[in-house]
Amino acid sequence: MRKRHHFKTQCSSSLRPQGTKPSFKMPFLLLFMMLSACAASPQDLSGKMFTFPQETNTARVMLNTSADNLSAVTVCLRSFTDLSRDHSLFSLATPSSDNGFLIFKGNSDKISLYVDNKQVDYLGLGYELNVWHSICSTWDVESGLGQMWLNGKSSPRKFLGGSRISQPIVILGQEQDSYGGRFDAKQSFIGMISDVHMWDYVLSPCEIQSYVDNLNFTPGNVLNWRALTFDVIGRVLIENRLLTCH
Ligand SMILES: *[C@@H]1O[C@H](CO)[C@@H](O)[C@H](O)[C@H]1NC(C)=O
Ligand SMILES: *[C@@H]1O[C@H](CO)[C@@H](O)[C@H](O)[C@H]1NC(C)=O
Ligand SMILES: [Ca+2]
Repeated sequence: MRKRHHFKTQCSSSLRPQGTKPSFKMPFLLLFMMLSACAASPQDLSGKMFTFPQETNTARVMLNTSADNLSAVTVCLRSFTDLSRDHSLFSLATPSSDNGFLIFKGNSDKISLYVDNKQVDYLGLGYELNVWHSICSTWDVESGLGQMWLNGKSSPRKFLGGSRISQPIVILGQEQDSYGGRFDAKQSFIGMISDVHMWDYVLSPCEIQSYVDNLNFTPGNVLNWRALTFDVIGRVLIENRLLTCH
């Protein structure tokens, strides 16, 4: 376990303390091959979480997906925070739309979904601080409707419109205001995120409930927490997700 972790941190050049240059004892080609192997191999993050421990406009996790031309989306994740300010929970940008599919917590009691830069707000779902939440959002191009689920409780279905999602860049921890960039520390996420899955179809309410209850559910076919390819940039830790003591 420790070894794997050690290896992981080596994968992420940005985790190196600033100012310490890696010593190039190893032939460059070998180093390069190691780095690309790190980036390309999916990891099973079951029982783990990403910890975002401080406010920055840089720390983030980039999730690799080859999905293209999506006509529907479901994203589910679990999060834990004490932020009452704005923060991004899931930021997907496309070349034409920085808020291609964005789950965003506003500073009042609302959770917003953006698709293709259009926004709808869902009120009164009860987003408490300092507890784990299961958050799922769905949308499909045919109806243009989006829906938010918090801990199995659903919002109304609201109209967003939008068009098919192509060439997505998916980022946790920061909110994209351009394709892959322009982050704002005041919209960054501080806390923990786990169990991120994304499907290219709309999950049924029963499937969402299975996710919430962590029962047998079909893992995401676009992003799968049990086989995730990602890059960590800045201070984001992969930690064991400890269950609370009963
Ligand atoms: C992302 O996935 C593609 C194809 O699946 C691969 O070629 C690329 O190297 C991956 N990038 C990262 C950063 O993992
Ligand atoms: C996306 O998929 C639809 C339906 O299969 C197809 O008509 C369209 O040409 C595709 N667009 C691109 C850019 O591949
Ligand atoms: Ca944005």
